[in-house]
Amino acid sequence: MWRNKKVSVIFPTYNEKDSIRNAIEDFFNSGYVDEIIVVNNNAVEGTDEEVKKTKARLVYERKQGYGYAIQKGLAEATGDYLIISEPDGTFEGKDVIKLLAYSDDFDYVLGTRTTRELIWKGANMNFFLKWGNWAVAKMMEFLYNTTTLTDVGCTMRLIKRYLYEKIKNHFTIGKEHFGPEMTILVIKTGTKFIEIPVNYKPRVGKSSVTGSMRKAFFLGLRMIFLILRYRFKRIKFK
Ligand SMILES: Nc1nc2c(ncn2[C@@H]2O[C@H](COP(=O)(O)OP(=O)(O)OP(=O)(O)O)[C@@H](O)[C@H]2O)c(=O)[nH]1
Ligand SMILES: [Mg+2]
Repeated sequence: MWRNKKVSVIFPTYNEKDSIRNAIEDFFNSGYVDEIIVVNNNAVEGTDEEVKKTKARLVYERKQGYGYAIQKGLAEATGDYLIISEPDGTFEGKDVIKLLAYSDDFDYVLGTRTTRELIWKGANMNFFLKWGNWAVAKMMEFLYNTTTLTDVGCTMRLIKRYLYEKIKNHFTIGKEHFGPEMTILVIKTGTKFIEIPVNYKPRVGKSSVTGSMRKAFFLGLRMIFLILRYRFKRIKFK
C-alpha cells in the first residue's frame, strides 16, 4: 500500500525460471507491494512451478511479445499504482520505493538504466547500449519537448490507474518497442511525468533481446521510426 492505495507489480516472463522466485520475493519485501501479476508469455518449462511457490498471481498471454505480455499484465492488475518491471534479476525490489515517492508529484514515473553509478558490474549496459539508449531518448526529449530523458528501453516504471485507463485503448505495439509507445501516449495526454535513476544489475540467464548487438541495433531503429511516426499524430483521448 502507498498512501492507502493498492500497489501492483507486473512481471512479464519468457526466460526467467531461475530468477523469478527471488524477484517476486524481493519486490514483496519492499514492503509496499500488494499484488504481483506474472504474465507467462510462453515461458520456459518450470516457470509456473517457481511462481506457484510464491504469492504472485499467474496469468497467461499466448501472443508472443514483450508488449503483449505487459498489456495483459496491466489489464489483469487491480491496483491503483501499476508498476512494470522484469523478473530477470536486473531490477531491485527496493527501487519500487523511489517510483512511489515520485508518484506523489507525477502520475507516470519512468526508470532510467543509464546512470553510471547505478549500473552494476556485469550488467548488460555496454558503451553501445548505454549511448544508443541515451541518444534515442534525447531524440524523443527534443522532438516532444519533454522532461529530461536518458533511456528508451527501461521496463521499470509506474503509471497511475486513471492514466493507464486513458491510454490503454491506443496501444498498438506488441513487441519490444512497446515501452516508448507507452511513454509517447502519456506525453500526448499532456500529463507531466519524470524519469528517475534505478539500479541495473546483471541478468540471471540469457537475454532474448538486447543480449545480441544486432537485435539491439534493429530494435533501436524501430524505436526511432516509432518516435518519428507519432510526432505529428493526433490522438483523441476519452
Ligand atoms: N524477449 C522476450 N521477452 C519477453 C517476451 N515476453 C515477455 N518478455 C519479457 O520481457 C522482459 C525483457 O526481456 P529480456 O530478455 O530481459 O530483455 P533484455 O535483453 O534484458 O532487454 P531489456 O531488459 O529490455 O534491456 C523479460 O521480463 C521477459 O520475460 C517475449 O516474447 N520475448
Ligand atoms: Mg531484462
